[in-house]
Amino acid sequence: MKTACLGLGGNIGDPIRAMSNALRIIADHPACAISAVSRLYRTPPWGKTDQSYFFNACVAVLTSLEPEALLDFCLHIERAMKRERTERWGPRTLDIDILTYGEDVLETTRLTLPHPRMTDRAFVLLPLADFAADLEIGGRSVNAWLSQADKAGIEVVDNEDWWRGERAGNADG
Ligand code: A4P
Ligand code: MG
Repeated sequence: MKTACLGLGGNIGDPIRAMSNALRIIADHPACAISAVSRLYRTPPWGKTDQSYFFNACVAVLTSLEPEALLDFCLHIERAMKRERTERWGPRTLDIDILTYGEDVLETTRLTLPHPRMTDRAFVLLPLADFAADLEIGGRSVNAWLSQADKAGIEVVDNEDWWRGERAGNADG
């Protein structure tokens, strides 16, 4: 069993609902157990800035799935949430990135671990620091990376139970 950290985000449709559903699907998988969930954040769009605000969160999953099987599971969940893949860094209903998988360093055609862009992105580092501030990525802690990241405009909008509530299941949540 390894602990994998996942980053979730979305900015079209009902991203909080899509992210909540994703966590429930993960929790229901026989080879996965959720061990930590971050607070919920509202974040300005990064990369391509002429699009809506995102919601972002991170989750730690204790899993016996191998990295590529975990990626397949994440892609399956994204498809289940009817993600539309259009442009790079563009709008999406739900994006699930594997940030880390234990301490594994991996580069295959399908999967790079740790996620190559995570250390620049406050929308990943802030939620990750909620439960893994001391986790080392490329020789530095999440908190150390965070101290250099641009956190402007990022707000906490809910506590770590955001995905359990009734609100999360409502279309207008
Ligand atoms: N892939 C390789 N490594 C990984 C990994 N560690 N985790 C491959 C997940 N996937 C990985 O992914 C394309 C392929 O990358 C996957 O099929 C897998 O084989 P994608 O998510 O469709 O890629 P993308 O979205 O086109 O590009 P990129 O750079 O991965 O985008 P991101 O990182 O997903 O960023 N602003 C805010 N505020 N919040 C956001 O959540 N998200 C994005 C998208 C842009 N701006 C944002 C946010
Ligand atoms: Mg991605």
